Amino acid sequence: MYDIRKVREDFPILSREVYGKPLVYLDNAATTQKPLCVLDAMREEYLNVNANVHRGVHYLSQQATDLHEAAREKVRQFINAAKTEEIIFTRGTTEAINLVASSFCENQMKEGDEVLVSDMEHHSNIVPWQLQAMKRGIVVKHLPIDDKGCLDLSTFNAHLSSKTKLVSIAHVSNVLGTVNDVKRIVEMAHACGIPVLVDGAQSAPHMKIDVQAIGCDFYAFSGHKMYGPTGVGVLYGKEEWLEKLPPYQGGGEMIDKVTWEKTTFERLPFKFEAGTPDYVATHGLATAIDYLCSVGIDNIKAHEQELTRYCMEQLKTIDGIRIFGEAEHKDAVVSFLVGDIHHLDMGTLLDRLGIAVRTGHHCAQPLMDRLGISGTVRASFALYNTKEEIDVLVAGIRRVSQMF
Ligand code: 7TS
Repeated sequence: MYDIRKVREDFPILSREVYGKPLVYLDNAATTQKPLCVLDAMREEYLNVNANVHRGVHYLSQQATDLHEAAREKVRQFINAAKTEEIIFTRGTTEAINLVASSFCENQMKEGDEVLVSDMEHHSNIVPWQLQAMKRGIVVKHLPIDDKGCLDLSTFNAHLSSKTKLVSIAHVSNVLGTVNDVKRIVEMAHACGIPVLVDGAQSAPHMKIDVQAIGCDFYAFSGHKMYGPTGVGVLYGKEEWLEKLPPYQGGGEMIDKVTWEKTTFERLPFKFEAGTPDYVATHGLATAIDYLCSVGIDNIKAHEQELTRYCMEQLKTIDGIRIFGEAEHKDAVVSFLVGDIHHLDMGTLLDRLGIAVRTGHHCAQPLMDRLGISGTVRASFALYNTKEEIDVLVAGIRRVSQMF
């Protein structure tokens, strides 16, 4: 495996205290902490390289452009895309899904056409489609989940119709931790000629991603959830789709030639990248990918699976606990409630013990409605978390429970 003590030294924030208690950071599904190498790489670029990319003939601009395009190649390798042209830099998962919703609906969908999502989606894979529903009259359908928090794929085909033009599904639920069988979903959708977008916000940090093996048409993820900086994310799209879709935003970088009469657009991937990209963040993301790979994705997966298993086992020893999400394939996220203690009270009191968890609806209100609750307490893990931290969490929950 890997030396967890050494790994934790790469993240100085983990050794700080809050309220005089050692920080136990279990809110990694919201965002992960950043290793020194990522911070150093970005500082070094601002200190010694900084210049706008793709437009200067001068040395610094060339060097910044080389770093930015090397980051694109790094991302391509990381998710095993066939071509760098298929890697679009965005601000994050949210922007990536909005890009597809906007461009795909513009020339691939008409009034009455359907997009199929699921009951476990984050709002960023619901609301962009609802905006298109308001604008163009498309219809948003949703695949139900069972009581363990799994998609019932036996009903998948029944949710498709001749009007279904796209399936858009989370790889891993940010509330339930359920790992969806996206390869199978892609096979079933493709059998009906329907493309698939995979929301990889909660999968890219935790497991080996191979977009060609999954077979998906689009895959979206965020840098900040995988030890990279905020403000950068990725949309992978199959070249054949990206060629067909119209630009998302207009401006510099994305054009070939502009006249008052007619404007033509740049080749891929630049057609979808209007304006100055966050080129320092893309370099930071590439450094984060190097970091992930140096620890080893399979090692990280094994470590986090063990943390998830241990956390579930320990939580189940607490009186009155309800765990949401009991899928067989579950990853790095555990949501729960204890008795009738409100999630906000539990989260606030755990915070006073130095334990950072997330509380609330986790940007998945339709899922909360399905579960019949207003929110949960959520612990989510990263490569640097330890069993000792889970022990602190469980002891903290017991202490809070006793107070009520
Ligand atoms: N999709 C999923 C499955 C997510 O978990 C999130 C963020 C997003 C999309 C949006 O990512 P962004 O980087 O564009 O904001 N999830 C969470 C969360 O669970 N807590 O805070 C953010």
